[in-house]
Amino acid sequence: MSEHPTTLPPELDVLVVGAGFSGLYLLHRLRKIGLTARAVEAGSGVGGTWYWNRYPGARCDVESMQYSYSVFEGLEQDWEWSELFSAQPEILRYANHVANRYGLRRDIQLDTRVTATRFDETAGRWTVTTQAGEVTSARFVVMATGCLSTARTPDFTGMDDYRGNTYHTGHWPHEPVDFSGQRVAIIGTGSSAIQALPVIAGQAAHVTVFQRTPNYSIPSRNGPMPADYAADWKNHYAKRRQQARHSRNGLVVKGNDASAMAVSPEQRQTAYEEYWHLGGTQFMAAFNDLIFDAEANESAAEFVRNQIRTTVNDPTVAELLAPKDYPIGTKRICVDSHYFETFNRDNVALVDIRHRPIEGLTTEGLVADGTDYAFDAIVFATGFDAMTGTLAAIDIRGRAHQALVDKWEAGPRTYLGLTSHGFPNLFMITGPGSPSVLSNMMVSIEQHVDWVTDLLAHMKHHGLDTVDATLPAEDDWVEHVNVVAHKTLYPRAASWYMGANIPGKPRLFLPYIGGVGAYRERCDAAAASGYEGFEFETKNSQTQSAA
Ligand code: FAD
Ligand code: N01
Repeated sequence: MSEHPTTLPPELDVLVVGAGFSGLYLLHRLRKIGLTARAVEAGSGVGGTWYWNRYPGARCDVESMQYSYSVFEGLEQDWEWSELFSAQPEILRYANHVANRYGLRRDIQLDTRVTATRFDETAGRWTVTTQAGEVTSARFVVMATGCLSTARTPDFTGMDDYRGNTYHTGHWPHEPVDFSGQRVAIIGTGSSAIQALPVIAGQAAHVTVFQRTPNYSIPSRNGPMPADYAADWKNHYAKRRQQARHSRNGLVVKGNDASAMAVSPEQRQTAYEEYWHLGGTQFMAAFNDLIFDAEANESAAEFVRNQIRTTVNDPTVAELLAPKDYPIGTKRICVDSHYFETFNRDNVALVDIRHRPIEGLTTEGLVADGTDYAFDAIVFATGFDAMTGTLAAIDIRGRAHQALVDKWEAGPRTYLGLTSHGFPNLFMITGPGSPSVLSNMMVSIEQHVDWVTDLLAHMKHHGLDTVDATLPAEDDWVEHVNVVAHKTLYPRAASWYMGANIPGKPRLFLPYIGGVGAYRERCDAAAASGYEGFEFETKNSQTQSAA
């Protein structure tokens, strides 16, 4: 008999959608508060992001000592990471270890995609339907469906004509892909392509990279995990995890509380060099105003461009790879292992498609920049319909049969990124309007899961049946998310944070940039006041509001 259930029970307290890091921790917490829960997962295994993104070179860009759970008893002390930034297979092993060690599998149903969920106002319950036609009734539904879980392939003409193999980084095959001797195209130059290129170029006969927008990337300085470094983290975990929870990005980094333009050009250069050598996303912590002040930002951007110019031998290629038309950090900053150096290889070519885009696929390859290219394989590193795409793929209907996609037509509307008014007893983990993708996601996931399960425990304790965000609370939150975003340089980039990578998607800043620490305080304050901004109901229809 499978260790995973294969059919849904007719009734549940909580249905969790997704078995990535969010879904796994949810199950653990929900059991502790005595609720019956089932996680349903579209994939054939747990791990979410790390189950799907198996492309060569895939690894985390937050150090593993930090990109790991802090909440499972014994786990952070026992688990040994082999590298500073662990690769996908190791992170997936970690997710599987968690599922095994904490006995989670018995409540995880694999190969099960939720297609619809409707709120029955009379019963105060959600009717959930799966792709296979199974139906269950749950008091609560928690969408642990991920921010980057709907891979996006552009609608190029001729997709069906192409006779070679195609791959998407976010949907990579489970069996090894051998590019030896092949001519490979990589479309895209985001984090996924930046990780994949050096590895694929080491194997393939030739790689052509099609770049629409160059990216700022910082060397990771990855390497084997030094034993004393891991031991130091383990000795100080209690304090450092707490620091991360109250930080801006959910990370413990060496910060510098100085403004970039307040110091001399020499001091600026010294600081950038220091942070460049520290490596990774912490480069943006070199000064305290890099995401707020255009001049400060430009000084950091120019430093990185100069690193690219120094690294890449061909000056024309270097200029093409050096981003110039958006501030550094306003698209997710990339972290690489020898990305720019790879363009010095004889078997790697860069094609700039900014002004002459890919026209379509042919039987042999593709046409771009007016030229026909032939390839044995095409890798789409073209990203995701981030933050809202996965939710929009589920037919979610709340009070009065309202569809979530209709309510969110002009952009997502949430209270605290956790709930949306008119959709009682439905929660999102790291939803739009929460810090999520701007943070070390482990910290944000744990905070959301803890907050939601605390609320469910509160409802259980007080005999409350439904909870819904009030409209004024939601309106205020949406406004606040927007105001805070526009105090930064982020809206200046055509990024997936802004919905800009998906044709027709509303352009607004999706995550909350107020910082995970400040955000946590707001969530905690709402809870401490008896859940300000939420309205509760009991079966006898008495409405209780804390607002
Ligand atoms: P996911 O891991 O996305 O899991 C969601 C699960 O829900 C998926 O398995 C999906 O199949 C399932 N699902 C979705 N819809 C349905 C449905 N309708 N029915 C059933 N199941 C469904 N973050 C960091 O902080 N640091 C990093 O270094 C980092 N590296 C990343 C690298 C890559 C390549 C990518 C793509 C993302 C990375 N992230 C990183 C972000 C990463 O997504 C999160 O850190 C984290 O893994 C998200 O966990 P999750 O459980 O919330 O979502
Ligand atoms: O996707 P992306 P990703 N024609 O959207 C290009 C996380 N992550 O999978 O910029 C030609 O960043 C597109 O061009 P443009 C991380 O949060 C983390 O790389 O839109 N090109 C862009 O270059 C990250 O931000 C890691 O002009 C087209 C690329 O495809 C997020 O996931 C690793 C195109 C897409 O880049 C997404 O990263 C991987 C078209 N029609 C992912 N359409 C870590 O390192 C799109 N592009 C931890």
